[in-house]
Amino acid sequence: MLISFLTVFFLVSRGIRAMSGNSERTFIMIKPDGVHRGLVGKIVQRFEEKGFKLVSMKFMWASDDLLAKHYADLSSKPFFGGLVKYMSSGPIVPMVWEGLNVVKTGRVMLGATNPADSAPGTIRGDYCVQVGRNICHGSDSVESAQKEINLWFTEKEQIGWTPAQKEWVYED
Ligand code: IDP
Ligand code: MG
Repeated sequence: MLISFLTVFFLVSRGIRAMSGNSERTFIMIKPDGVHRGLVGKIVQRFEEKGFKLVSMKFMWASDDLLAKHYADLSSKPFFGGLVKYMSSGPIVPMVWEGLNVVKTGRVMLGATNPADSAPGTIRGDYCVQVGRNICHGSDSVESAQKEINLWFTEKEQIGWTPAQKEWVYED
């Protein structure tokens, strides 16, 4: 009884911690075109240089099943079949990044969904042209970030560590 109470408390407190303040987390993924075009380093570099903390990262080839789960909200869209085909056409780099407002700021760093509308200086604004080849993914809310992180990474794969630069990025 006590053990199950402590387990629930631990999981809930981890969930809350993962969703708030300096410990907010987002799911960022470099798509097959980003990998083929040799942009992995550049995209990772932007998040590192901003001051966000890398929590998880994999290099993998995703199954149609996993991608269909990831994009379940878009399953009724006419481009869904093409989207899954594109995303399963080559290896990808899923990641978890952590930091203050990282979900919203991550989306700003990525740029608008359609690269034609992405401002210069954003990842999509600088490196791609068409919506169906927009090289990267970023969670659109704290809730979807939590869902996506749990879909792509186990608890064990989410690494707890304190970057040496922490005091130089945050006031507290
Ligand atoms: P987001 O990636 O900026 O969150 P969503 O609307 O969630 O944008 O769409 C997911 C992905 O589906 C986009 O990043 C893009 O790869 C693809 N997509 C969205 N709209 C279209 C479209 O009109 N044609 C082809 N692919 C699209
Ligand atoms: Mg989206």
